[in-house]
Amino acid sequence: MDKMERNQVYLNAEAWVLEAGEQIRNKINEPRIIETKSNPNDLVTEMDKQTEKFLVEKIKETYPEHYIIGEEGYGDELTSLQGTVWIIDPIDGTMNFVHQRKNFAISVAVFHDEIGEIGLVYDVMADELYHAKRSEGAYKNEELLPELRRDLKLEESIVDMNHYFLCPNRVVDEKIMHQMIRTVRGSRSYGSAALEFAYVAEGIIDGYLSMRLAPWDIAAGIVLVNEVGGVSTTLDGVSLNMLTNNSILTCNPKIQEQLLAFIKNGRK
Ligand code: 2AM
Ligand code: CA
Repeated sequence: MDKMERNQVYLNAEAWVLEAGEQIRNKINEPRIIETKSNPNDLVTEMDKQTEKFLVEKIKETYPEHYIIGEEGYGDELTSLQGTVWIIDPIDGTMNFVHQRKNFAISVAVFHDEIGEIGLVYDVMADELYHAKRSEGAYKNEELLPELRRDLKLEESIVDMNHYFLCPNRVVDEKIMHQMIRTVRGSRSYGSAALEFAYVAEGIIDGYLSMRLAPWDIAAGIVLVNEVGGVSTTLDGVSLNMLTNNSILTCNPKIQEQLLAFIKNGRK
C-alpha cells in the first residue's frame, strides 16, 4: 500500500471512528441490554453490535474490495491476510463499558498483505485518539509519541497484566509471576487490551502480558507499538498470527528478554 493510498484510507478510518465514538458518548447513560458470550463474564451489548455494524457498513460502501475481521461477526470469515484487511473491535473493554462507562476503546487496524499499515485506538470517553501509519510515527491526538526509552531497566518498569496470571493452576506457575511482580517497579491492569497497547506505545507502561487475545484486541495496538520501537510477540517470543488467538507480550525491547525468561521459567 503506497503512502497516498494509506493516507486516504486513514482519513476515512479516522472520521468513522470519531463518529462511532460520538454516537457511543451520546448514548452512554441509556439503559443497555447485556448478553454473555463464551462465559458469564464475557459480555456484549447492543452498543458493541451497533458500532461494528456502523463501521462495517462504511467500509463496505467505500471499499467493496476490502475484507473485514470483526469481533461481533459482521465481517468476513478469512483464511488469509492477503489484500487489504480491516481488523475491528467496536468496543474493547466491554466490561469497563458496562461497569464503569469509561476506560474502553474502539480499535481499528488496516493490514495490507499481512503488514500492519494503520492503527487507531480511540479512548471514547476521554476523547483521546491514538493513531499511527506505518513508518510515519505514532500520535496521541496531535502529539507525536517519542521513541521508547533505551535506558530502561526492569526494576524501573511498570508491567501490565491480567491478574488471572496470579491465580493457581494457570499456564504459567503463579510463583514465578509473583517473582516478576516483586522485581518490577509496579503492576497495572486496565481491562482493555487496545488501550494497554496504546499505553505501551505512549511509554506510560513498559510492558503488557496476556494469556489469550483475539486479533481485534491487538491489531491496531501492534501498529502503534511498532512505530515507537516497541516489540510484540507471543509469551514464548514467537511472531503473532493475526488469524488466530495469541498469547501476548508487547513491551519496550529493553525488558523483552527478561520478561520472556520469567515466562519460560514458569511455563508448566
Ligand atoms: P473485550 O472487552 O473486547 O472482550 C480484558 O483483559 C481484555 O481481554 C479486553 O481487551 C477484552 O476484550 C479481552 N478479552 C476478554 N475476554 C476474551 C476472550 N475470551 N478472548 C480474547 N480476548 C478477550
Ligand atoms: Ca476486544
